[in-house]
Amino acid sequence: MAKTSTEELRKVFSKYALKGGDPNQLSQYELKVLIEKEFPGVAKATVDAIFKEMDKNNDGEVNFEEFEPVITKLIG
Ligand SMILES: [Ca+2]
Ligand SMILES: [Ca+2]
Repeated sequence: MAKTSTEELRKVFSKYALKGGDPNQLSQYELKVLIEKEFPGVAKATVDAIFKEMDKNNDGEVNFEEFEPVITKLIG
């Protein structure tokens, strides 16, 4: 996939983060759906491993600041 801008990533993040729980954060399930639907090529690494890498503050959810650098690296 081509480089994705921060704006586009934010739209994708929000679309899935809104589905349940905290609307500003991705749960592990929301991240799994996001990756499967939007970035199917990324799923080579398990979503569990990606989630752990993203969740820097270990609160069990992924906010946009945690999401962006890791997804950018994965799709870049
Ligand atoms: Ca959520
Ligand atoms: Ca977190």
